[in-house]
Amino acid sequence: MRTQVAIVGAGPAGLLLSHLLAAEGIESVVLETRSQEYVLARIRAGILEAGSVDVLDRAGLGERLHREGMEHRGIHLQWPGERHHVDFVDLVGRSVWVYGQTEVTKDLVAAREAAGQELVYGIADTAVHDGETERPWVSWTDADGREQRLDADVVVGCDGSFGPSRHAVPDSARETWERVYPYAWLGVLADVAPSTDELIYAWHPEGFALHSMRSHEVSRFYLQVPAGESVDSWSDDRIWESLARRLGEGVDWTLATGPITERSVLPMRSHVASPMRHGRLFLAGDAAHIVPPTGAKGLNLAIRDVALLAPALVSMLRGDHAQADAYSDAALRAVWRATHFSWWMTTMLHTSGDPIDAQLQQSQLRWVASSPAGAAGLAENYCGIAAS
Ligand code: FAS
Ligand code: PHB
Repeated sequence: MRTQVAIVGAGPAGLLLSHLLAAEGIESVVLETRSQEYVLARIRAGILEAGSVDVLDRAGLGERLHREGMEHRGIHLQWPGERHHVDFVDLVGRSVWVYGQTEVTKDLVAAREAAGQELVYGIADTAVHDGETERPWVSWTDADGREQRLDADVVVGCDGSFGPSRHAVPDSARETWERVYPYAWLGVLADVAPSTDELIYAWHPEGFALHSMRSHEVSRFYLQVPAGESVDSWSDDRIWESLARRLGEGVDWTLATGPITERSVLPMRSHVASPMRHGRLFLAGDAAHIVPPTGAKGLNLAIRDVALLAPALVSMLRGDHAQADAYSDAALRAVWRATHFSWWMTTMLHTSGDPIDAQLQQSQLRWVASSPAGAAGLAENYCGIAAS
């Protein structure tokens, strides 16, 4: 088989890239190790920056988002006895949207199928070859156990945090940075109306908690737990009691509970791989960078990478390499801005057990909540800023 762009991974990055390329007449094939059913059922991110919404709108993918998504002016910061609203619209003139990554993926898959996109699911043993040459190719074992090969002008690794593409960049040409945080998130999905109008990010001596949502009927919660924690350690009662305490349940606010429909433990780490290009192999999304989800950046960074990479590949395949040559540096400036902000939010809100950290964190929270400058710093990063 042969195509112009071989895309490894059918997550948001890979699917959106195939969509943006097709809009410019560039053919691609998307290769995915999981089944379509698995990809469509994955529960991940929940927040879209206005910039991400713009990309989806321009690509003709925003109709259901605007119908079913929820536009939020800001977030609430909570710590014992205090709750403060940070109003992004007042501070930086931008809002954010609550629309689950699961829904973004459904919209992308529907659009790609309607366009007749070649999407190969259920592959194994994926490997990228000759990325540094003019004739890169991808090999895999198909669902029937047959060896397959796809030759392409360009290969793009959109295969997430555990995919093989990043390793097709030789160690001699690659630099990586990694920070593993000493805690994890227990994520909970529940069929209960949110007990808040906008997200609540809560610092508590017992640990961080987040009250998010997916709709007016479904809530999404996260609890800081020790790294490596087992989901089995958390009964429904323990989950609800911890969430209520950490989120500040009291005389003037209570947390509604309901049936828990999904729970999972998500490790917290930062990872950046540079460069995001090696010859005719490009990387986008989690294949190149991982951020702790505290800053709601993961999905938005993937969309930002692809919005930068798609026009660069179109130009390159038409003979102009300038944007493709600039892609990695431009993408990495946004990656480091988001990585720093995710670290800043994570270390401000997660308890370490060290008493001085608790004092520093509460002072930082009081400053952000009371200083327009502090609040604006959080707002412009949370809403997504042009990389400085
Ligand atoms: P993805 O991981 O979404 O997609 C990569 C695709 O490549 C997958 O479909 C995978 O099956 C496929 N693949 C992997 N190896 C392959 C191979 N060898 N061959 C072919 N295909 C292969 N971000 C937030 O902002 N908020 C959150 O709450 C949040 N929660 C998360 C929970 C989990 C468990 C994880 C892992 C991530 C979470 N993230 C969250 C981050 C997440 O949203 C990512 O940023 C986002 O999915 C990035 O999209 P992609 O780069 O497309 O990677
Ligand atoms: C979510 O709703 O899944 C979500 C929201 C905000 C975050 C992380 C996750 O920072």
